[in-house]
Amino acid sequence: MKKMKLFNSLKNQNSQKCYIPYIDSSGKALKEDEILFTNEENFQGRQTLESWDGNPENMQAWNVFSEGAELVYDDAGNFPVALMTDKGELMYLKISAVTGEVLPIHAGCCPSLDVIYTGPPQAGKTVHILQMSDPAFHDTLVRGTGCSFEDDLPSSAPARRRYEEAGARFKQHFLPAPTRRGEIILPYVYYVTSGQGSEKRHVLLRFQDIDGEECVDMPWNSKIFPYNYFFMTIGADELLAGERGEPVQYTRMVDKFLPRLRVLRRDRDFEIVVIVTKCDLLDQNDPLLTDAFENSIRMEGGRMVRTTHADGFDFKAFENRGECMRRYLQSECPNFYNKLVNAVPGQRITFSMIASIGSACDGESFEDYRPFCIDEPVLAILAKKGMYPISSHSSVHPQEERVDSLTGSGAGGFLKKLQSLLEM
Ligand SMILES: Nc1nc2c(ncn2[C@@H]2O[C@H](COP(=O)(O)OP(=O)(O)OP(=O)(O)O)[C@@H](O)[C@H]2O)c(=O)[nH]1
Ligand SMILES: [Mg+2]
Repeated sequence: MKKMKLFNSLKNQNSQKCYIPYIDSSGKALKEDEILFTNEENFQGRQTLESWDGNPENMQAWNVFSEGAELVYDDAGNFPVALMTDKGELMYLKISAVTGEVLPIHAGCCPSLDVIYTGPPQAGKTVHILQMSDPAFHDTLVRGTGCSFEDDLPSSAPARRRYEEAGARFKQHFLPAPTRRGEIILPYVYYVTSGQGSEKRHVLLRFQDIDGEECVDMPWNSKIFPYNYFFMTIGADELLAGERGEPVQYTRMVDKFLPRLRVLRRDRDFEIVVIVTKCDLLDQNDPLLTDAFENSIRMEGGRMVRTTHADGFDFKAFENRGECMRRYLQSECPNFYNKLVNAVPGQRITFSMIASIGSACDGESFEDYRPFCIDEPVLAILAKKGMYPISSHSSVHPQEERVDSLTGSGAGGFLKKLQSLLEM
């Protein structure tokens, strides 16, 4: 009884926070008072929902230090998801005080895995990102695991609508149009939950697309650099063209990318996942790739199911495939490969292969849909963070990078842990 009283009194001390800095699209790590809280009524007539274009100071917005604000937590803990004003008004939209952009519901509540696709035009970035944001694909990933993916952007913004439509058309076998230079593309942000009971853990997973033009003609202030995962996509068609001595764009992209990475990311707190796309174009009998073509997914009556990672992520299988691709790149485009490994420490680079469509595309559409290993890049980063089960077949367990804050060590997370102890 006494224990529960103590728990309840701590629960009411809403001032306990353990804010996890959220990095907005400009690359700025926001301070907790730079996350403003408002609601849709306060927005009306002023802006489009993806970005507030007025002066944030004139907006009726609160922050966690505003007097009289009651902080509303959910199971992620660490930072509130909403505020209740002293007049009983609920402020449930988070806005960056720096850029005015609308932030995910769980900004500041849990760590964020920020992925940006980096690759020349026509490298298959948009097609893969559309697949990553398909609800049916989320079913494929989580079936039999207890994990969940929840859309964490609070608004349905016009800038997103183009992608929603492209996603629907993709399901009817139409290809997305090339991404326009400088186009504003809202990221897809998911609130991923994994584990059971007091072991439940949360992370934000953010996918950002970008146009290939910007990648080959990269400015020093490119928005690419704040991210912590670079999905470096290279089309197999370009690799083969390079082997024939034809001009290719991926070498231009890497020549722009590496010098900026060295200067702008001296923290080296990032990972590069080299994703060779359109792998259906590669020779399956190439001796360097003989073990690489066992597909990790299968289509069963229109539904995609996991095969290699059916019982949890199999790092051994993933690393074997990656090793084949690494050797292939080392042999076929040695200068690209050497540049990359000379600039980036080995443990920060992973090699993978996908084919989003897996068959020849005809202008604007495709006939056969035979996706290959499209689940692996995302599952690899989630599993490495302890956010996805690892297969018992996997003899290789990477060094776990679990961080305590994933369970929430602030008000919500701390209280969750305390409650489970008291219930023992
Ligand atoms: N053969 C084959 N072609 C593919 C596959 N995936 C994508 N493609 C082709 O690659 C083209 C480009 O794909 P996108 O996803 O639009 O490429 P992107 O990297 O977003 O290009 P930009 O928007 O111009 O930067 C598609 O239109 C298809 O023709 C695949 O699995 N196999
Ligand atoms: Mg694109």
